[in-house]
Amino acid sequence: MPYEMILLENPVPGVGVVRLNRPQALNALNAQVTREVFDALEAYDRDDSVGCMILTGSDKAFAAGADIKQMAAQTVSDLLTDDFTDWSRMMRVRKPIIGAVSGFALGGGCEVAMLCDMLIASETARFGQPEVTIGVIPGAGGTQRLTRAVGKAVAMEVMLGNRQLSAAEALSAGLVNHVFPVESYFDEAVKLAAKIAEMPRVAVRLIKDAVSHAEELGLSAGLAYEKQGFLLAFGTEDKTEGMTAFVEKRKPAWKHR
Ligand code: CO8
Repeated sequence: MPYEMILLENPVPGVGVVRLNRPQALNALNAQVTREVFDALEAYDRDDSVGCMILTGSDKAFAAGADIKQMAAQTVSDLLTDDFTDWSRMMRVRKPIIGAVSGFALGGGCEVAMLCDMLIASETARFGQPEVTIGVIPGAGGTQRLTRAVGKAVAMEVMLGNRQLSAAEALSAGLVNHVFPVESYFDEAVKLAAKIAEMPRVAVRLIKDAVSHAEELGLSAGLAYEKQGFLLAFGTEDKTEGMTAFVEKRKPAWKHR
């Protein structure tokens, strides 16, 4: 099925881009948008030519939230029986995802951004969780991930007081990796993605998996989990190649195996 709500781009080898493309609704996330986004990310995850992905929107809006017009007509039963509310699909993507965020990242838009592994923001990015203003609460991780990222007091104000965090605030709070002018944030995201795509992919996958578990596990369990990944990495051809190349003072030729 061709996609209608997203665009796919390959700006440089190894990098797959999913671009939200619903400008008339500021990229509001309805059932079709989320299905297409998750389908496309999973397809890149299976594609050997892709080593790192970027999820982005337009300069004006990453995504202005879940589609309020769709949700206005939905009942509890609808939400319990359709697949719109299952955004955990994105957590199962194994290759790294960089969010390139400009303009509005509100509600579900902020939550999708926080489901990415790293965030590059433009100076115009605005992060917020305004659900309280329409009588509901965040439903795709906002109360948990924003709190972990920026701390309880700031998260409470964002969610209870409808405060939007500027790009500079998001940077100082640790929510985003870097902030760039709107003219260059996407190119900077591509540069970072290209650098990651050149790394040995089994190790990249093991690192993403272990770091992702840091949010779930206590320190001892997390260290034990990391050790398993470290031992697995020692079984890869790229471990042999990487260490041999270092000793021989040459660039490694990764096999991604
Ligand atoms: N849903 C549907 N349509 C939207 C949304 C949205 N979230 N945001 C904007 N649009 C539409 C507008 O209705 C408008 O369409 P139209 O021209 O047909 O009226 C078009 O986009 C342009 O929007 P505006 O004219 O409002 O543009 P402005 O620049 O004046 O304002 C804002 C931009 C401030 C972003 C404003 O549009 C706004 O406040 N939007 C809603 C933001 C919001 O409340 N987001 C949170 C939604 S709730 C949510 O995300 C819950 C997530 C739960 C996920 C659960 C899954 C498990």
